[in-house]
Amino acid sequence: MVNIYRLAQIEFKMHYFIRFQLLVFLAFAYSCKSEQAKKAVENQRPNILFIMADDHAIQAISAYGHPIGKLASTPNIDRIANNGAIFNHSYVTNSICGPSRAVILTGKHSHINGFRQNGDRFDGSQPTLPKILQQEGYQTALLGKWHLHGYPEGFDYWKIIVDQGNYYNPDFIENGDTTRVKGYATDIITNDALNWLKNQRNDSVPFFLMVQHKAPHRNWMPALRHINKYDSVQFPLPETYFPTFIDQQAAEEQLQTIYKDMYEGHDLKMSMEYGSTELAHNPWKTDFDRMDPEQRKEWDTGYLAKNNIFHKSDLMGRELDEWKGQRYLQDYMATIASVDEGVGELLDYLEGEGLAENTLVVYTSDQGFYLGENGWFDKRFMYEPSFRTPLLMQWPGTIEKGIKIDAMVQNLDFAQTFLESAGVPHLGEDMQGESFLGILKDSTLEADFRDVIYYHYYDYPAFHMVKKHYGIRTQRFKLMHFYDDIDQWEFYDLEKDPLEQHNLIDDGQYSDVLIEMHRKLDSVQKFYRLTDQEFHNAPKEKVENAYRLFERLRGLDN
Ligand code: SGN
Ligand code: CA
Repeated sequence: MVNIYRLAQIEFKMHYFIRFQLLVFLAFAYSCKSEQAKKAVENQRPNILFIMADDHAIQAISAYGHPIGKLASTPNIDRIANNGAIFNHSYVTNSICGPSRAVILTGKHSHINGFRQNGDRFDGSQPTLPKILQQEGYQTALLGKWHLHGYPEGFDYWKIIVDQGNYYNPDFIENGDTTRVKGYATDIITNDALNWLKNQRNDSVPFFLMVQHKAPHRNWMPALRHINKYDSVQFPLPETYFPTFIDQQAAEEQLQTIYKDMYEGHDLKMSMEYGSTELAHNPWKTDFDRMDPEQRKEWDTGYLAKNNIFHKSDLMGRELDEWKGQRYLQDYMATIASVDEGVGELLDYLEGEGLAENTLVVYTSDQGFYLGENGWFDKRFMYEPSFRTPLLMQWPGTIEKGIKIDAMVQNLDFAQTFLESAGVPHLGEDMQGESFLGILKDSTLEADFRDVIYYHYYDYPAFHMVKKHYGIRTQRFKLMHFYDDIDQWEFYDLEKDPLEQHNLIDDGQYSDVLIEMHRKLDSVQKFYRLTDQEFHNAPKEKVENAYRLFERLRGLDN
């Protein structure tokens, strides 16, 4: 006889087994779905690829339309402008390497983040953009120049060059270990970025990748394949190449004039004499010590013929000064060629992998640079060529193609702009910038963006002897105060005098504007929480010693 009780029991078990299976299936289906949903949400958060060169002038990017950039085009960097936005008024807060990087990481002015001048130590314990993005689930990485001393924090992976680094066979620090890597710095950094994207990227979360080139920093050593790239190009030297400084004492007393302060060997790669490959005046170590014999041979061959032509031409006076400007621009632009190629490779990769649509790509520099304006190289001053910095951004679907932004943005705003792009609800709480994502989405909003920006430079006495100064800029005017060593105010009407050659501080016609500018300056300094402590004067002796040191380095002391 069939045991009904048993049958019932089996049926009961079967029933639960099926129900259990159903539940498992449903749970599985649900988890897949929520996994998908999670992925979908993650995928909406953009990746951020931040590419920053070191000392890349606006004049040297063809998308900005400057005659120099047009003669040595940067087609790949220009792609970003064509795919998205180019900023005409992007500025730094302190035109020098370490401080600029600290501002970008913290979204705070130098006096708040504590890194005022090169050589300071970055307080890595403070909140930073990469730390916040990492906490929000971003995979973060940094490759290339760091220059903040100490090791980077807030990055899942980092590999940095030592201090300023070298162009040829540079040393890299990875996880505390220093290794010499054979090759050319720009190419190595680009390849590291590509390798990270290909092999280390976690595709279930968005990434924040900082690619920070050493190029085109002094002493402008191009890749071997580019050494002769611009030999036959005559770049236009600025109309201010031989300046007359009136009421511009700090400009008068700087040491960054191409034809006075560059070292003929180290900077201009000039040779001792006809037929020689030995460098002329060269007070520093150069990368020659690091090159292997093949690299050195190719380098020497590349420079020998053009140095011989120079020796034969027997140039003197202004002609020699102009020749130096040409050599500088040819090397500087040739150094940028590999940066541009690297940008192209990264953009190609994003496009090839279908990542371009959901990646905010940023191209910028840690500050602008002089390409002969006022006869200068280097940066530091609040004058336009070094205060302004390139900024190009693409994010298809969010940023309209080919837009030009005139609002005054600063590197101070990057952190909050990226945080807002990443959908982080709190924009870095006590950060001091302002997200400009709104303008990128709707450029008609730019008229309402801020009307004044603040600048403060502290690195004195130091290389190039640019005196400490602070100032503000509005769309039309600029007010600056050099307060260390001297006490001189400068005031420019940028509409009438874009090259900042006429200091109008004593021009009665502007007295009302000046009152208003001083009022704005006071209120901006209060707003950014500046205290009297910021306005130190360097001891006179230190300044004099520094001048003596630089004279010695230029070989002028004998
Ligand atoms: C080096 C350069 C200087 C430059 C500083 C700061 N000299 O010292 O010309 O101003 O770096 O540059 S070099 O001959 O050694 O290259 S920064 O970009 O790091 O701020
Ligand atoms: Ca720099």
